[in-house]
Amino acid sequence: MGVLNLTPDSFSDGGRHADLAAALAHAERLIDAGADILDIGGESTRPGAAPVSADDEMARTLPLIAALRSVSDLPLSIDTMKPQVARAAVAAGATIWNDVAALRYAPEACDVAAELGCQVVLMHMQGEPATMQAAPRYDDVTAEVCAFLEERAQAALAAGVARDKIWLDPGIGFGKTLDHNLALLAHLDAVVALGFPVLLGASRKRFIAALHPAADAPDARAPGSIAAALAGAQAGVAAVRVHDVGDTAQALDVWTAIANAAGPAA
Ligand code: HH2
Repeated sequence: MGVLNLTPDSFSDGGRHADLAAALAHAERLIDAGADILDIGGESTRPGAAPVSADDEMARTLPLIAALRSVSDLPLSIDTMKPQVARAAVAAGATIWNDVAALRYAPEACDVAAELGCQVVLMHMQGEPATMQAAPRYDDVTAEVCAFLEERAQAALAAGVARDKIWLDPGIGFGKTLDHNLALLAHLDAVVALGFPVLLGASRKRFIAALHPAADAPDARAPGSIAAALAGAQAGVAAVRVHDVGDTAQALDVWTAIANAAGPAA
């Protein structure tokens, strides 16, 4: 899944694809580099980011979704917490609602997801984007993230979302310290064992710079991001949400070939 942020303030690519022509050109680069899905977002969720109105999110994202829909069949995902933005994006041609709030932002979110009939990504976040990194706390981060994801999947199912439309995401960097992120990356198999396809979003995140200070600039974090993507592949995640699509695709192709050459375990 290639990331395409249409925001002035995203932590890694903010402001770079502000007009439609630049965004389309970047989308085409991501597709050429091997993306199977594009994730389009109009609101940054980085710690302390300013909230954006639904109208602004739609003004940023809908023209690109419509333009891409007319030139490509690639699945498009809308990265939003707001049901009305998801509804408009699906009407414009998106088929996946990627929700970092796991259908908790508005009371009608679960019902809207069921009505839209699209795929929905339920992501774990402790707290709110504005304050989530202030003091994240868990007794057992993996168990608590799994319990949360299980509860949100049940809420979606109860509202009528079909089981085969639900994806789960542990929410790397969303209300988590370095140790929390590492524990989750080391135990992704527990998230996979919940029985839904898992999406992993570790690309260019701050924990990489904490482990390797020379990667202070987000666009210097591709190697660390790929290491995390491979940990995800090893654990059986279904997709990785990344900025550096070509480099990640190459790493995954080689990793997959090696895994296949090993054959089934004796
Ligand atoms: N991470 C970000 C945004 N959306 N969605 C899912 N499902 N999983 C993630 O890990 C995830 C996500 C944050 O990254 P980015 O879009 O690069 O930055 P920003 O929120 O500043 O736009």
